Amino acid sequence: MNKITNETINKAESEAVSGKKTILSGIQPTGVATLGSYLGALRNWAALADTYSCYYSIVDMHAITVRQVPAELRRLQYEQLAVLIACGIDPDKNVLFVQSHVPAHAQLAWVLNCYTMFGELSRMTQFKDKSSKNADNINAGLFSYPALQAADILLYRPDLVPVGADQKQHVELTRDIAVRFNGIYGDVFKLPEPYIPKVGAKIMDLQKPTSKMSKSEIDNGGCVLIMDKPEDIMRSFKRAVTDSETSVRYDAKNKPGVSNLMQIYSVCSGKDFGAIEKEFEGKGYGELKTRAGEAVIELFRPIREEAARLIGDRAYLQAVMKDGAKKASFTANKTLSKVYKKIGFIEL
Ligand code: ATP
Ligand code: LTN
Repeated sequence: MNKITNETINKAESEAVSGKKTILSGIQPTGVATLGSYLGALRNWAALADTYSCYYSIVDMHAITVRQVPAELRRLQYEQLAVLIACGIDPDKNVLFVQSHVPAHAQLAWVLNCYTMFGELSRMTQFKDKSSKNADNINAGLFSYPALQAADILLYRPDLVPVGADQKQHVELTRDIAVRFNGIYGDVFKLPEPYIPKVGAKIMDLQKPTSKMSKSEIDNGGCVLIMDKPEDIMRSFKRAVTDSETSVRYDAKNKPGVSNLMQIYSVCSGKDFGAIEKEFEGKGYGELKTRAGEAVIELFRPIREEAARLIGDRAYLQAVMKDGAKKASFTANKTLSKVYKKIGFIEL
């Protein structure tokens, strides 16, 4: 009879039994969902559950590497969970959980800290960025953040880690840590691949259409949020920067503002650029701004309403968190226990 090892069980679980490969991603609770992140990421994530076993963690432990107001952090976690569910990330088909509810993250992070080099962490661009923005609070957690992220990932043995391009370096470091650990103790961790979706829709800032729409630029009025009120969305579109011509024509290089509005309208309405150019023949930019604004309002209306309804249902959100923590812990604890054994900790 074949000997069934932990490894075969893990493998069977993540691939054969479910017939699916595994995906894991972490989302900062402080990250507000923008039109850009919705079209570039969240919308696609909802569809992944049919093909993959998906784990999504709201990473509260990462959030405290910069100072947070406790009540606000709590509120944002409920809001983030509600928005993810309202975007179609169904808690019955995906494992949705809060990082601190699964202690294995902190436990494995400590171990991995001891297998991560000072020099490696010093080279992380997010650390350099964030420490220059928070010069009065360059704490050890901010520095060792990537070891915690490596723990988040390696605990679930994912095949793919969907992230924005800025996170590629952290996934590569995760692989380096895993290779180092496996080199000493055998085949403990599975090496994950970053999964950077071809952002068919790279949505640009409405005020600065040459830069990506980003939550860091929220104050300039060029960034639209899923939870924004319809009148605020319309105001942002009406003020969108265009150019001094009058014709609605796609030319991302010379007409970035108009092309971005066309892109947004196209993704929301399903019409291609040719059809849009025809639709607006002889009409001004004002009309395009209004139509694009209306399309986004209609796209977000059901999501915003559902998220608002869910935010009002704390009991449901807590039940989702509890269920997610239970499912995530089951997988995470198996990996942790294997690691503890390998490094010589005593199991009681
Ligand atoms: P920051 O302003 O701090 O860089 P962000 O607004 O880019 O943050 P992230 O949390 O880094 O937000 O992004 C979440 C996900 O959404 C990532 O996978 C990222 O690639 C995607 N995304 C963010 N902004 C856009 C955009 N404008 N167009 C397409 N995809 C985007
Ligand atoms: N560092 C990421 C968030 C994050 C993450 C993860 C992403 C924490 N843990 C695990 C993917 C996998 C960020 O700042 N966006």
